[in-house]
Amino acid sequence: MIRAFQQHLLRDCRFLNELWDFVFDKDNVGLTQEWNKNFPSSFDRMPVPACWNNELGKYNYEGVAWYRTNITLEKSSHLRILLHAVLGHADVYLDGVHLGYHFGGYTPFDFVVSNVAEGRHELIIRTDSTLEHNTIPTHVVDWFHYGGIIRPVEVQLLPDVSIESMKMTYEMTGETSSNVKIKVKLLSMAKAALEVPLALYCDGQLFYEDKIIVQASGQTEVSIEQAWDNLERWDAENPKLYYIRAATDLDDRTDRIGFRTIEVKNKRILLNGKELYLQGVNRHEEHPEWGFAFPNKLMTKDLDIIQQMGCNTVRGSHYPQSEYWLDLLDERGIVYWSEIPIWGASIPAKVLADPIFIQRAVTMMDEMIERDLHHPSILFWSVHNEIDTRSKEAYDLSLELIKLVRSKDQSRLVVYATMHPMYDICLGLFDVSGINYYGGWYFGHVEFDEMLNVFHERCKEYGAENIPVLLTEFGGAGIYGDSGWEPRLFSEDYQAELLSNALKLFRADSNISGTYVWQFADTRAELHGPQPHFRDRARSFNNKGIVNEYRKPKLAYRVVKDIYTNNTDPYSMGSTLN
Ligand code: ADA
Repeated sequence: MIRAFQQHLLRDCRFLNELWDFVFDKDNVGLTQEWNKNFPSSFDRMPVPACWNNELGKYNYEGVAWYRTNITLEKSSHLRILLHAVLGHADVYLDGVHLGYHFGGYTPFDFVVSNVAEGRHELIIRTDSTLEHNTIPTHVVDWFHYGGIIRPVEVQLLPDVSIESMKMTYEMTGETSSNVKIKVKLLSMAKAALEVPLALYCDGQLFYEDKIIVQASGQTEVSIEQAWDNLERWDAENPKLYYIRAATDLDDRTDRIGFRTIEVKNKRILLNGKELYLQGVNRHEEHPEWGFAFPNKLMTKDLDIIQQMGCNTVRGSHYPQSEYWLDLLDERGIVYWSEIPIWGASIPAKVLADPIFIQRAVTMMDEMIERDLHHPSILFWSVHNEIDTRSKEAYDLSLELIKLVRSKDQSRLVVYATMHPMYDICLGLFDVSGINYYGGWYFGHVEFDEMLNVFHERCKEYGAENIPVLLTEFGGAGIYGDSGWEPRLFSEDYQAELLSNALKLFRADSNISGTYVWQFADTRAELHGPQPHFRDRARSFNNKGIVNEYRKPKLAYRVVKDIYTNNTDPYSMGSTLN
């Protein structure tokens, strides 16, 4: 299931979760137009969704691969072919016709094809996982270069008029009242204009109905604005969600929203007007057996472990994570930081000004907001991680991405994570600053307290003294099972001591509004590429997880849990934590 609830009661949705024909195309030879004859006779079979690198003998492959399957229709139908996530470049062909191209990795894209004849049809997807200097992420990135179709491929059978999208926004007008705006887009594939009944429900209660004249072959938008009262707000204690359903006579779509406000004031983040101190971890959606094709069941367990250690927030490092995961966060009242995969530690500043790179960034940001706009758990849209924010190129890219985010959503905070807290020139551009700093781990760093003194002073120079500050990354590696009487580098003891000292320091600093430990679980690192990076990653993993890759706790997990669950009030002004 893509979502934790059923999105369509009427629409016929079919998931192509099965073994697809599969072949690597190492030399990028391609297939000719005579599809059936030319798809190689010796092909493999590959599960979808999956990362091919998790299958035997395919660990190291980065490049082009072809997938093929069939769609069988009992009658002629309009199809939406919805690819929930394909890593890198994707070209989609139906019966040999190129439907289109997409670059990305973590957000859905789709193609609508009208009047597809009854019978068997061939769906072919070319993927290319190659990372380069101007892909996002680039070829130097501290996670494994997985490839493949990592989330389901869905075929939806659409009626002549279907519900293309439903967008809900609101503004709280009082404690329990809100001005709600809903935009429904109807898509017609009919040859003539049609009259269609449209009804909207909130938790099963009808609140709008009308008959809409839908233009032939195109989109018709319906906008509704209403004042709602007696609403319960979404927060950690009562993560109240409202199910909104749009339905015509033949099609429907359900989504959920939660009502809440977010503001920043005097260095504090306010959720529903109350100060929020954030206690979190960074989570990659990755597992050694599934790669990025992370199963729903394990998401529940990840979140159980994260909640058990006293977290009220998660940073989705470093890319849009599954919709199912976001649904779980919504249901449990956990606050979320969502970001696109600009992982910039090693990106030369000039690449930040490359038009292809910028276009990719803009598209990714746009797609992430389109997909996730309704999740109340998302408080932060993060535009980049660790780019060279000492440079003009980073400054300009920041402005461009901030502008885009604000044009799409004014209800959330626009954020970033800097690795140059003492030299950053983007201070003051964002609603919240995130600092990534590896004091006590990487060689050459000054101590945390010295870095923070310089950073707080610089914030004043940049007029950013009232902007909330989060420690978005800090930590060190601890190899699971390696403990002893002395805190050696890479031991569980060293990692636990480092995190304990850092957390105590940050929680005593009233200028800091929260912490995200790097990281939740150990993750695979990339070592095999043409230019091997991160050679210090023992076991070929980033070992800074406080649980290992199989989610077994290290000493650091218990230490962080102790701090997060026992130290109730990290700064004297209080927090919304119990
Ligand atoms: C960076 C980066 C993380 C990870 C971390 C580390 O801060 O954002 O993805 O690579 O460093 O372990 O060094």
